[in-house]
Amino acid sequence: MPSLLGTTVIEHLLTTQKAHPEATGAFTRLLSELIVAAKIISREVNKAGLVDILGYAGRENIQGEQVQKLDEFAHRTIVERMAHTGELCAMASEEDPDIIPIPERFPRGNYVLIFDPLDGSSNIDVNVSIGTIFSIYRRVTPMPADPTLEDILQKGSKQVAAGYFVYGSSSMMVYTSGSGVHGFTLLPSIGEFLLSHENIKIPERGRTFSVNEGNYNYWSDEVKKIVSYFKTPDRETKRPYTGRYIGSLVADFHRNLLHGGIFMYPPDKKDPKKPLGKLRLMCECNPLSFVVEQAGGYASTGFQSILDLEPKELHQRVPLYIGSKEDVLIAEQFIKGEGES
Ligand code: AHM
Ligand code: MG
Repeated sequence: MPSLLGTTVIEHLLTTQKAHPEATGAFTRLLSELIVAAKIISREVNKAGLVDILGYAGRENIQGEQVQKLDEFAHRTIVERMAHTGELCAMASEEDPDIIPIPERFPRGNYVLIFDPLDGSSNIDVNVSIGTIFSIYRRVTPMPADPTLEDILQKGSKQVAAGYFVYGSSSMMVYTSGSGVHGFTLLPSIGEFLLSHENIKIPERGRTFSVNEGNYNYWSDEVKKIVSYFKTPDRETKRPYTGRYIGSLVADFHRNLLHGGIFMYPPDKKDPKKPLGKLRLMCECNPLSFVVEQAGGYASTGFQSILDLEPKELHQRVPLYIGSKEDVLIAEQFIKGEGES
């Protein structure tokens, strides 16, 4: 019976882990520390408009994008809090070009954490929701050797857990550890994320498409056909769909997860340095793909499931079509040249 006092993430996790007596508690420890980091980030995001933490830190990250102060703060908060848990052997972040080893003064564990500390941060100064995305894997190299890139560059299907925090009109945590997707809302007065969305299921088919149409003239004909399909009136399939694009991946994804729909970041010819679109496989696409598949949806590169993609580089970018299963399958058909309007 649900407690009148609300269910915290850890209580919920412990209940679901009863079915796994072999669980060591390592994952619970990791998640509780990550939650503390997210609460600290949430607090800073909420006051960002008030203090001088706003604005650019004045340097570019390894992908040539301006880094904002809050990105750095979120990155540092997660690295510092997670390093001493004793459960990780390495981390990787969107804000660091290399694998981040656990300092020798801390014990090392069997897991790796990959994260985007503050996704959508170009939206901070206009009060749009932003988020932290995370992904947890088991290490593959044997202990006690130093971890290597092999531990980080694992297929999405190997994820042990993944999820995100969204800092919006309220802050939420959504995660999966392979037994469904669960959402928790931060109750600021007590500082806890409490269960608010148990066992989230994404509708088989949505009514919303989300894509940056400003890139239209840089798209392939196949991508143009997908968008035109979703805009074409058809009573049976309830088209046209509604267009919704915040430009903040976690926020766009979260809306579509709850209400159904498809989010796309296709390849475009706008920037020759980013021929495969903008989003990163390891810290953005894989974790959200694990979440969406656990909720009954699907995520594709246009040709194959994101979760089956063999990663080549830490900061590799991939095209992303993610959301309601039927909508993503339709997009895939167009990309493969088999779609019908
Ligand atoms: P970021 O990680 O530097 O914040 O960039 C990723 C963000 C996503 O949140 C969002 O989906 C995308 O960039 C929007 O890109 P665009 O402005 O090209 O539509
Ligand atoms: Mg990002």
